[in-house]
Amino acid sequence: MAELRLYHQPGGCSRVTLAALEHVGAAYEDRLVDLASGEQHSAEFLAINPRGKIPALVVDGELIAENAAILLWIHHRWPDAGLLPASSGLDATRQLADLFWLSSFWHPTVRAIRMPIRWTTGAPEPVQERGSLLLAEPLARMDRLLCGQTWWFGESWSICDVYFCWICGIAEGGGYPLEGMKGIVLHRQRTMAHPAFRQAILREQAALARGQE
Ligand SMILES: N[C@@H](CCC(=O)N[C@@H](CS)C(=O)NCC(=O)O)C(=O)O
Repeated sequence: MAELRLYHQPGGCSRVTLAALEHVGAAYEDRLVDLASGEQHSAEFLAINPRGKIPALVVDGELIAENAAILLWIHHRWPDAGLLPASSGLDATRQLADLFWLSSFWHPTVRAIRMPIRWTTGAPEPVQERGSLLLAEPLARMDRLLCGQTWWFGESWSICDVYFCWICGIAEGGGYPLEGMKGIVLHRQRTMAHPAFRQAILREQAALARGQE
């Protein structure tokens, strides 16, 4: 059995990775990285992930960076756990397209709303405005879709639900109004009630409590 260690920050996008590890029932250690104090730039953490980002999963001493890559590694390691719905051929490829869409479009764009300072040396407002504009249409489309189906991929839960739920939480934290989007509101409630999400939150809380000892 491989030794796994996840570097994460409670509330960060590493919550998606945590939920994946919990969902498949992996045994893993976790270590906090305090982004607020800049720990991701410390020599100690850069020796683990030279990109200075969480999540970072270390598997038998080898680094896997990037949420989507980590999620795929977990999915391939536990293929029957249902991190993505059972599929083959083009359907399987489309699932990957959605996962990459979440990590390459939604994730950085929502950061323009919630942490605009990452994207400009000037005033944050125009960046937030642009982020909101870019997300408005895809959010409305996802809302319509989720009014008619339970999960991102229809009737099967997947890790894309957790990723999307996390993104919506960040958008809301940045002031994007989601309360009128019934499909998204109910999807977030369902996702947050799912055992994988709840376990991830418990794991984050335990890590924080450890850090305060
Ligand atoms: N493309 C990366 C992005 C990861 C990312 O941006 N992580 C944030 C936390 S949500 C981070 O480590 N931020 C610290 C920093 O950029 O200094 C992924 O999908 O894993």
